[in-house]
Amino acid sequence: MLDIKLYNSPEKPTWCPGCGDFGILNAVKQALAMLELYPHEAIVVSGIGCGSKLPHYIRANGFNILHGRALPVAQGLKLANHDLKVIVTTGDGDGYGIGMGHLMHAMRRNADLVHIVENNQIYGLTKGQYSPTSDKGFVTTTSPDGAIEPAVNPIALAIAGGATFVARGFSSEPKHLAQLIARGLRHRGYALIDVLQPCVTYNKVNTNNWYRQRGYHLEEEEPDYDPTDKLRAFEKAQEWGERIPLGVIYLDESRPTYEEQVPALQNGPLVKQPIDGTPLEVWEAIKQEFV
Ligand SMILES: Cc1ncc(C[n+]2csc(CCOP(=O)(O)OP(=O)(O)O)c2C)c(N)n1
Ligand code: SF4
Ligand SMILES: [Mg+2]
Repeated sequence: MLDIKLYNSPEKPTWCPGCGDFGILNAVKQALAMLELYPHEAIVVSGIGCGSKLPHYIRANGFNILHGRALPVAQGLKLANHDLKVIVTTGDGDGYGIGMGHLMHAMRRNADLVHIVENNQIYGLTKGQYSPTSDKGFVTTTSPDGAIEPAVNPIALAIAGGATFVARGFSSEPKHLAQLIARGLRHRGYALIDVLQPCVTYNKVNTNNWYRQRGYHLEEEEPDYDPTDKLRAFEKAQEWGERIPLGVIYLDESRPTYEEQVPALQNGPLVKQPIDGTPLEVWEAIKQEFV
């Protein structure tokens, strides 16, 4: 286990006091420490949103891209250097709204990355519009009469879409969440971890207590639960409302990752291979011109 302080960034989070993003940040650091991954061995990629500021607050490689576009960048990074551990952190709007198309394709490819969705059921950064995971009837500035459409069910969507590790965590349980993230990082393939997190400023319905009262640990309450049973997992994914399962809901260790099937990657990461016979030093010099 490495010292968690290794991942401390000089940047101080601008999140509201009590925001669930603090717990998620802490859990990501704990997971890296647990797996003894040094800052240069991991990259955190995000889009735009409160939760998407996370790469700024952790000492590791980072990439903060346009709203909804974290997954294409993350997959590109993984293809360029599949030795890197790639963690994507997006909000529910970023990941399940504007980024939904990318999500579906990343999952069916079984790209080897961990996608943490900071799911506060609202657009936090833009001051409280309803999001794809806002429950039906949820009143916000953009849904003054209550959200009309039913919420996206990320767990069911991920199972159906081809994700091979599907889990749910809670930002107020960072130790448990860190275990999930570490398991996701060890898993070969696409790991979706949906994280319940309060937005204390704009979501006054799905509060910390709301999540705490409903969340239960699947492994403790149902020790016989088998996450490799796809139909059972799909059934479990429907649970929302009074009872919300936490933990690994679906697992498929049989599928190869996308990267494992790309012939060009068989000889090691692309970043370490000469291009068209040109030595790497020449490319390095060209790269330096643009840095
Ligand atoms: C193309 C584009 N459309 C819209 C926006 C405005 N915008 C920025 S963040 C955001 C939603 C943030 O919600 P979420 O992803 O749930 O993150 P949170 O702030 O809740 O963590 C929106 C609509 C933008 N930056 N770019
Ligand atoms: S607005 Fe909500 S999501 Fe954004 S920092 Fe504040 S509490 Fe967190
Ligand atoms: Mg959100």
